[in-house]
Amino acid sequence: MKIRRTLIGLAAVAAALGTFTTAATAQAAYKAEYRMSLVLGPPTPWGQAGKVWSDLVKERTQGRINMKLYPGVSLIQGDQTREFSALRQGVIDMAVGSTINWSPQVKELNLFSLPFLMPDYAAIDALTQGEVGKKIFATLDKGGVVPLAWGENGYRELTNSKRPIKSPEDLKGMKIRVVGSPIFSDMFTALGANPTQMSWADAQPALSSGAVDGQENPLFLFTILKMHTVGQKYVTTWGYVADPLIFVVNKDIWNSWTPADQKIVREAAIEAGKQEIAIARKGLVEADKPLLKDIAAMGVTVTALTPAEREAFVKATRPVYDKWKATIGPDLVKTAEAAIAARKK
Ligand code: X2X
Repeated sequence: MKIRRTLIGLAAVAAALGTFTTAATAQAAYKAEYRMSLVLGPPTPWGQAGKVWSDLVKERTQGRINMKLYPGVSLIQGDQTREFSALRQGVIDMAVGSTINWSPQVKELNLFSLPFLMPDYAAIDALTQGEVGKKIFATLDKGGVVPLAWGENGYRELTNSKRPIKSPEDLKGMKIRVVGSPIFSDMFTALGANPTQMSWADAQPALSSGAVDGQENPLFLFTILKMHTVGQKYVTTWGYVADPLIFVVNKDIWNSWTPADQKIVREAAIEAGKQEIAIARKGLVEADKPLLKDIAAMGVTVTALTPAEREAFVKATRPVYDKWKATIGPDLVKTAEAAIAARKK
């Protein structure tokens, strides 16, 4: 009986010690691996963003923080519109994500999807690097994630298998794959097309089989995936929408790191974002736009719009702009419009 009591006593002491040890090392209780979600993997600029971020962090934390890339939003079975919720819930530890995919949960992110809001790269920078960027980060922070840096998916150009598109009439009845964010369905409906919402995972087979006629995405994706081989013979550079990428970390994960490690992760994200934006714009910012030449060399008809032709698309989508301005928040949209008007070109 006495021995038993002693044993119980020892067990209690051990348990207490155990608790103490756990508390003392709580901050050092890092996971062996962190799960980073992405839609596109390497070799796309988006995938490069994740890789550069992960490599820098691993090196600078001497391996304490090891972020593994999960492209294809594979942690949530390819359903990219659930990425933000999964991040908050901790199903995903961190992500480099498109504003489009998170906009169903964070309505302010639809700002970047307003048709023809951002006429050039300087306009994108005026938003992400200015007051608007700060406001969006504050919103994301309130929304339950820690935003760290901006990257870029890019200008989403229109491709299809049917004909050159120079006017909304050319789009009439065309089946266009759009992302699962309602503003895109609204825009293509306003243009007279027949939009079909689907994930990127479903879009690729749909293009191959001809279930859809066209899609819109940054042009690096056209060359990387060789979209001309799935019948996409026509490209129109209309520059209607560009989606930034945002580097974020789940709040609990962030809080489990030491301030020194948080600093490393944040600075690495900012660096990776800068590098990635340069990669995403490569071939499109040079005067002769070599990326467009590469695409034309694939036997693809590349159509650039005259200002008057472009204006017809702007006009046709204006009701969508006005409708979504109210949803996004008129003040935020006004701040964005003013920042763009004042941008340095
Ligand atoms: O699904 C798309 O079109 C993509 C890859 O561009 C996004 O994730 C927004």
